[in-house]
Amino acid sequence: MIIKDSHIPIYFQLEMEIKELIKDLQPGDPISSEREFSEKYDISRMTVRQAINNLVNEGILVRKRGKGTFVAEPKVEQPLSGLTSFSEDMRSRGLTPKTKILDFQVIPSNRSVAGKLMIQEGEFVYEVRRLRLADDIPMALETSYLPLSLMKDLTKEIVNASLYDYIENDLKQQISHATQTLESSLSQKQESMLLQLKDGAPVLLIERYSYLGSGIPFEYVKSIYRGDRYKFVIDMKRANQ
Ligand code: 16G
Repeated sequence: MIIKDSHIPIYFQLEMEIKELIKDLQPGDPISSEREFSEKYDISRMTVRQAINNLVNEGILVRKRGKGTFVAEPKVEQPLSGLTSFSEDMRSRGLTPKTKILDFQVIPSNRSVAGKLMIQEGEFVYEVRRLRLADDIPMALETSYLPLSLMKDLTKEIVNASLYDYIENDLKQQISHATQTLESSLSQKQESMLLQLKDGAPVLLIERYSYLGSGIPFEYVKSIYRGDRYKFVIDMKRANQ
């Protein structure tokens, strides 16, 4: 129901109304058109458009050109407590992980990468750019720097499958901990193309430094995750508990 003389903006009331309506729908189901909403609630189409835009930006609805507006797939929820790999994350949700390698080369580290991996500037590192997909939907774009000295026989085939699996099961090394930062950002041209987003769509920029049991950093990764497909979940404990 929409109350016109309420202090709550009408577009916001409509957002709430649509969120309720789509509880009974499935991902991919169409919602009513702007005109239908505008007639049903006797409100302007501009107000309807504003509400729908907000829900599209939140990743709750998707617009398909020439087809209409549909209920979006639910976001992938990723807990930030465990140190997991992309492959593990996707499998644990019943999705099939896939990788497209965009770049795989050995380069001398520059000062910034060397500092992050605690190696000498100029020491060789693999630079691996991967597009990560789940059930064929692009989810993230990752650029990893990995010291050559720690994994001399790394190949494209290995990073096409799972890096963490290789480290633990082939190199028999223990992956111990990581530090990760998350920031919001807007997708740039090439990222948008690869992630199938509009230019300037919201994305999450994630940097991860991961360490072996011996305390040696084995990767520095910069990733861009689709803001409309991801939701990070953090469990918190009050200090005195
Ligand atoms: C995740 C990690 C990335 C790691 C990758 C290994 C984040 C932000 N990044 O994508 O650092 O290299 O998993 O996945 O979570 P893999 O074992 O499937 O190659």
